[in-house]
Amino acid sequence: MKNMGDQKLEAANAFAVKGQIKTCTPYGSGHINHTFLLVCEENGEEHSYILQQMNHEVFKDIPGLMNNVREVTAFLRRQILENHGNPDRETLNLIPTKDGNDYYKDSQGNYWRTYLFISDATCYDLVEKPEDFYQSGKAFGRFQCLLADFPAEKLVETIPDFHNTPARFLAFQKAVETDVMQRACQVQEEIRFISSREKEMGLALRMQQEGALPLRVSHNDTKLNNIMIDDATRQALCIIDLDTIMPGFSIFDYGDSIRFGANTAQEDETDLSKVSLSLPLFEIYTKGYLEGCEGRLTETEIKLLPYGAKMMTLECGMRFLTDYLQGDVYFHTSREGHNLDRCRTQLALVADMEKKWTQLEKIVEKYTTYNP
Ligand code: ADP
Ligand code: GN1
Ligand code: MG
Repeated sequence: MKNMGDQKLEAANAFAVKGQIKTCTPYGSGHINHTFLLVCEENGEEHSYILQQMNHEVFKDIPGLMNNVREVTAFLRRQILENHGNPDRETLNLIPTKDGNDYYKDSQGNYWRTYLFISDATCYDLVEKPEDFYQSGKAFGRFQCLLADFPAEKLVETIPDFHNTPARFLAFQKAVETDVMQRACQVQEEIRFISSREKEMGLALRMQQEGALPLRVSHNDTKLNNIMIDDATRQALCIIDLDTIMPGFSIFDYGDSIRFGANTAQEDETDLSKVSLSLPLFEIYTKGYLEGCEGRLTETEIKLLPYGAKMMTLECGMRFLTDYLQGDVYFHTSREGHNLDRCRTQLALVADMEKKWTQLEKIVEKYTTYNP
């Protein structure tokens, strides 16, 4: 991932964009890829694109990943057209390279792709209006339904064991033992918090092995800033960040949205007194998600929704702490201790969920029956 400044222009020039490149500037707040807004001009008209350097240290099989993105976006495009929607705005659209490929490998060995830029729509890092969160729940629920008919065998597992929480715990324990940065002594309380919840981590996998929890094609990274909300209609417009679509659990898609969107603070807030689980936001997302799923979730899946939320939050906290212990090699950071701050918000949120557990179960129960 070196010399990105030079490489991004080499990459931008490789794609079949319209007109001359005007600007190419860093964009968005994703933790994994390097994203740029690419603006081109042709006959006085501007054309905008998203140019992304994919993180090939995280995603080891870029051709497989791009195959997933191509298949899923083509599938969604057909569904959107059938519903008389606008496929240029309601799903991601890959721009091919000048020689007809989906991605470009630059002279330094980095991988790039380009999407049509979706204008007049916003990815939020914090819920501004509860209605937006309801919309995003409905959209992720519907997405889950649409993908129920997607041929799962076409998908490559882009990160093996992505939401295998027990495997994440083993990696965490190893990072604590190895302690390459000698940081473990400062985070004993966080280590204890995570370790004392080890027993809860294997439930979903165990239930799946027993046939009680279905494996579904899922998004696996359903945080609020991976959905675009239309500025004009304030409706959820497009689900983005399709890099982790692969077989997974519905409860984890739901749970990751709650983890990020129902938190009253940002993921990297340093003032932990601002962190809590908003019950109104939890409720409105649950309503939207279950409506969007149109009755397709099993009773067990619905019952496990609060567990999904807690597990995604605990797992994410554990992943941030693992990365902190390993020297911040996975998630992009922009300040000292950034991953530790993120870990602390997640653990504070888990603690608050535990306090509100009975209320969470009651809310889910309230929306269990699907009434179209
Ligand atoms: P990461 O995996 O790093 O999170 P994303 O694919 O989520 O990367 O992209 C990062 C950000 O770029 C998004 O949060 C969003 O703001 C913006 N973005 C991505 N794709 C588009 C698009 N097609 N149109 C407009 N903005 C986009
Ligand atoms: C990463 O790519 P992005 O920023 O949408 C991560 C998720 C984490 C999230 C925490 C491929 O998501 O798993 O939950 O950060 N994606 C990957 O904010 O590891
Ligand atoms: Mg993202």
